[in-house]
Amino acid sequence: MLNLELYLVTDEAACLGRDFFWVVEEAVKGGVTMVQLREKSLSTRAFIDRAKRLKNLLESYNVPLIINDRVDVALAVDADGVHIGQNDMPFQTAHRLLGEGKIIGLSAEKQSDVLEAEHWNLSYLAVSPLFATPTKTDTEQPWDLEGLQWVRQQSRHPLVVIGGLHTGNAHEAVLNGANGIAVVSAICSAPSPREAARELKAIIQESILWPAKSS
Ligand code: TZP
Ligand code: MG
Repeated sequence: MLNLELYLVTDEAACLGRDFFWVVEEAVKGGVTMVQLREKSLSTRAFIDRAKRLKNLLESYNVPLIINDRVDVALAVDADGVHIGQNDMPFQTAHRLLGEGKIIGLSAEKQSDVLEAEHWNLSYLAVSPLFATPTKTDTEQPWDLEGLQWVRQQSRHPLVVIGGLHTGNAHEAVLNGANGIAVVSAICSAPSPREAARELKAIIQESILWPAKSS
């Protein structure tokens, strides 16, 4: 069963000069349940090399590796799945190429994306961005909590939220319909990625188990 609770999306620049693999391993030790390798400027070869190394690391913790955008890279390293956006390979094509048993997540940036996604057997839908974030500025309007509630009502898919999530708002995201939260800077840029992950995980798990009590 896919555990979406705390989903780390990588960004080397956000690691503030610290070793990329150290940051990811610390985050995993703190409780991250999935990792997405998101590389926007690496060559295909460097992307594959990094994905292979990350896969070896994550396998020893039983944490799935998801590749952002690139179905070819996911196939090359036999990753656990892909995360695609509205401008990437269409869901049906990605599904056909990857075959059964792979994770496919899709970003929904607007209402029509959510409605269209009802036709597909996604592993999860990412509500993106939930809040405005300096980490990614070329986004549509943030959904905000009202938008998230709307998505929760419309969609049969598990939901992760991404964009501006941190310890101060993770609880309300879960309360408004998120099954998990995806973060870049709240973990990659934290003084201790392990401690940051541990705190976020505790908040999410409490919010899922006891929504009213922990508010
Ligand atoms: N997609 C939508 S927002 C975002 C991505 C990759 C960046 C999220 O970064 P942060 O630092 O967790 O706000
Ligand atoms: Mg994309």
